Amino acid sequence: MQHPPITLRYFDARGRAQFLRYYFRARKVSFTDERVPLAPDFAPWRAIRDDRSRTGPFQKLPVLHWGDRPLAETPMIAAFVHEASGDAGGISDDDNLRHGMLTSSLLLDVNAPLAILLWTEINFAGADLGAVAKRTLERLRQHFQAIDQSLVEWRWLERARGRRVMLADCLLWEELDAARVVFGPHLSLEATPALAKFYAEFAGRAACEAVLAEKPCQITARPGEAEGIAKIQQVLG
Ligand SMILES: N[C@@H](CCC(=O)N[C@@H](CS)C(=O)NCC(=O)O)C(=O)O
Repeated sequence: MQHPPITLRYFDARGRAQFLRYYFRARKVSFTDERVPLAPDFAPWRAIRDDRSRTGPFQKLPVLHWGDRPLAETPMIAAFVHEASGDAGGISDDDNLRHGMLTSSLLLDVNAPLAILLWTEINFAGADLGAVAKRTLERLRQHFQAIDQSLVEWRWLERARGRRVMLADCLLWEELDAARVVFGPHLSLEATPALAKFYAEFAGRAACEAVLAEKPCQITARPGEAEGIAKIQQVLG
């Protein structure tokens, strides 16, 4: 892939950017993985937040610099990279729509609820963590069933075997793995065989695992996330 210098700026967390790191690794695209260190007082973030050349028009991350073009908003970054990489041109119109729908759903209906759950104790003092965790898990199970059915209807796994790794694949693997980390034994993929197969056999899996192994990090920037996850699993019984 021909491309100008690329910098991906995000926190030293998986969050909204990990799938982009996986994608660049799987597709052997060189990029600068610029990570803002986590700190309980968010000092490293506060030090750059007002520098809009680094934090973009809404002063949030991720920001992707594609040559001298700064891009913000995860769905927009994904759509841009999907086009600029030539991936969009290599699949049918229907598969492009599916790629967009899957990306949107994984960001809004999996990534966001997991982040909200992980931040619950800090952002919503006094909230019933058990109730939030149970409802998030219940809705995630339902949603995984629907995605599973759609992947079968779209013949996603068969088609994925005949093409290069794309962004939605990396995002799907990341969200399955993040859900596994958050819910541990409370979430099984047995009821969703297409998802289980994808998670185990994804062609980009080695690249994803290499990124995770080289730079282990939390899912969110929440201070004490590991303890928070242990508590979530405990309240789920
Ligand atoms: N709509 C944006 C949301 C970006 C966002 O909320 N980023 C968080 C980290 S995941 C952030 O920068 N938080 C710092 C802050 O709000 O000060 C997207 O989808 O990219």
